[in-house]
Amino acid sequence: MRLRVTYRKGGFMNEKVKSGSRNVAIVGPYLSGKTTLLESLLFVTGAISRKGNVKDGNTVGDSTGESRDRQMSVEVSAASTEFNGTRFTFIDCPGSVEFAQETYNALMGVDAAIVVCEPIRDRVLTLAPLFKFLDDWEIPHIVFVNKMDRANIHVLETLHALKAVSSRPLVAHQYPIMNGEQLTGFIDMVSEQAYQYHPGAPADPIPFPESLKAEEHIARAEMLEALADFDDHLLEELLEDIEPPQEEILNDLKLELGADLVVPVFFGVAEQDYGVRPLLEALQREAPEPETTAERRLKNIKGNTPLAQVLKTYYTPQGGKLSLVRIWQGKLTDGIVLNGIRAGGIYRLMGQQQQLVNEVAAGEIVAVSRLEGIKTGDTISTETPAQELPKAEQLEPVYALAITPEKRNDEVKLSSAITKLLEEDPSLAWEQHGDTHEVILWGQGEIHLQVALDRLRRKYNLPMTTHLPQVPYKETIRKPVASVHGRYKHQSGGHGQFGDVFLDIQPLPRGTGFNFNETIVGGVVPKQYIPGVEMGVREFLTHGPLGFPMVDVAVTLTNGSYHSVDSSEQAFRQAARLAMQTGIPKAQPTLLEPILRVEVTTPSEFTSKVLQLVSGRRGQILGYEGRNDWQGWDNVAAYLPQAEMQNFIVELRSLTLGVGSFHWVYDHLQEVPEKLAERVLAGNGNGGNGNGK
Ligand SMILES: Nc1nc2c(ncn2[C@@H]2O[C@H](COP(=O)(O)OP(=O)(O)O)[C@@H](O)[C@H]2O)c(=O)[nH]1
Ligand SMILES: [Mg+2]
Repeated sequence: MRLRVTYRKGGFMNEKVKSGSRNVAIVGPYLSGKTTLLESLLFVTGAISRKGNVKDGNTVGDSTGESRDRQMSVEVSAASTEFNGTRFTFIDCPGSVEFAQETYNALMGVDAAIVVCEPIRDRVLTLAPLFKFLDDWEIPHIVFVNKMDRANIHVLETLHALKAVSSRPLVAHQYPIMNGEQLTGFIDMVSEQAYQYHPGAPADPIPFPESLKAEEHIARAEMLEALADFDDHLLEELLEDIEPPQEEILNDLKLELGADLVVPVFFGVAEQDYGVRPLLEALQREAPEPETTAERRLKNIKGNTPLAQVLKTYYTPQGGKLSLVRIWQGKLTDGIVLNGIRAGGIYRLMGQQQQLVNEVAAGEIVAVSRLEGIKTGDTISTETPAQELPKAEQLEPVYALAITPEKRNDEVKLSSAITKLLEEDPSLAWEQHGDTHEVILWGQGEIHLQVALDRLRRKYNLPMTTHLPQVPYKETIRKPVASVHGRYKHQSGGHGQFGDVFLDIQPLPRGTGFNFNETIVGGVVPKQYIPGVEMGVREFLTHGPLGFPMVDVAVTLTNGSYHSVDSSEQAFRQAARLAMQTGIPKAQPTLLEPILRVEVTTPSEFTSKVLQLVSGRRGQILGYEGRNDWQGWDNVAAYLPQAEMQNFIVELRSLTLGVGSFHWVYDHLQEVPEKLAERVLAGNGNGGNGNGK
């Protein structure tokens, strides 16, 4: 028997939901057409009656000012619709690597993901980190090869490029029928029925195009073999040349997709709604039900206690807080108390539009208002404390800017606004630097920080100016100086002030810090004044002769004298400062710079370029090797001066098709080469090519 898959046209908004729900993330590289696909999915299912487009800024997906300004999604947006009696909630995710955290957080709450990509080899390569994330978390996903109206490489070549970056086997669920570079129809690989697309209407069955027989055959055999790897019964049939029943193939597709064992591939043109109905049919039929996902994700948690996880936090322009949550267990009702906080309304979303609902059961993704203090990634429950569900790893910051409010008295408002930004986006971070006193905003790249600054201006009326953060240089000395004399003597009116010390100053090994000793004999400096001496020395060291804090210095108080009436702790403090002022310049002060230990991850084909990049930035390569957990990728370990790191991520991405990334930790201080030190001290930049650009 041949299964006839037919596609109905039109809207299902009013049809009663009969067969549960599916939560599906739309992910993939920037510009692949995710927001356009969402628009098409909503149009085809009747949730919207007119399609918007990204250029006009009227799509459901890119609804915020920050997205519209850039014609790119900078945060996730959710939209619910119904298709053939199933409620679908789609989450349109940003594609840019700088907003990957948004995508990762959202993926924690879905039953499946559609990976949208273009039929272009280099763009397919950029899918590797996303595939890795999906497979690490075993999130079922299918690939939708979009823009098949401009496919100038062969279908099999596209499949080949995809296979090279996926650790799971790919199975072509459809075979596209092309007319030149334009998709005109498809062959359903389960039924081997061919269909022809029509603008604005569902596809029609057509006779099998004989010209495609050979290549379709190869792709279908590969699909069946991949499925048979996890199904012995199917394997036997293939070995015995028995045509497996379609139900069996469909069943395997569902089971193996659900367990993230295979990745089905579809083709389409989101702009023309081609391929969108077959995609919906397949999701309805083959994507795991929410209960199945819940069983997989909750593992040991059982029962009916309401339990949900926050996938995204929004502070709306009106100032209200909305938390996008996946309900894993129980139901959410109006006025429910979660983690001790009474929730406001519960809403289904359509981009920025909200539809109030009284009660929503497990398996859906909805927005809950006024969960004050709850952050993205948090688990929320009526039972406190809730058992924490695993959350997506937090991306480390790789790019920084120092920020200052345009208006001075906005400084107080800044910290509460930044706290809200961080609740929305865990891949941002900020610090007030101890040495430089700058407020530093950290994030994933230039655009990421610009978006954060836009939000500060738009939502919180906090316009900021920015500059490159200063490098927290330090200084030390190279040479010991013995018996430096400092005498403080002051006679004014009543009783005067008198302190008198001799100090030995010595360099210490890197990383030792500061040592203070005394070798006073015979009480020439009385015990009670010695803390004053140490205080004076420490004060001096906060700001050395080159203008930076001093480290790795030992100071010993060896001798001195006092006056029985005029001496005081204060006077000895001043005397010590004077001695330091005289002694330190004689001890060859030198500039130290912070060195970071950096670990770069890159596809192996770019490793040599990465090594050049590191060396070109005064880096010291410690080694590089293939990654065990990621075939075809290398790790490069190196020491790099912090002064060279400002736009390291920008260069790294441009060398690696955008997929290279790095981790860093502060490692040690190191002397700045003399030539460079001269430039730093003359104020010509921060001492490296990292900051001048
Ligand atoms: N030719 C063609 N262009 C498309 C298609 N889908 C989307 N686009 C265009 O590709 C660009 C990026 O689309 P968008 O949906 O914003 O991509 P996103 O970054 O993945 O959300 C826009 O200019 C779309 O009009 C398609 O199927 N064919
Ligand atoms: Mg988009």
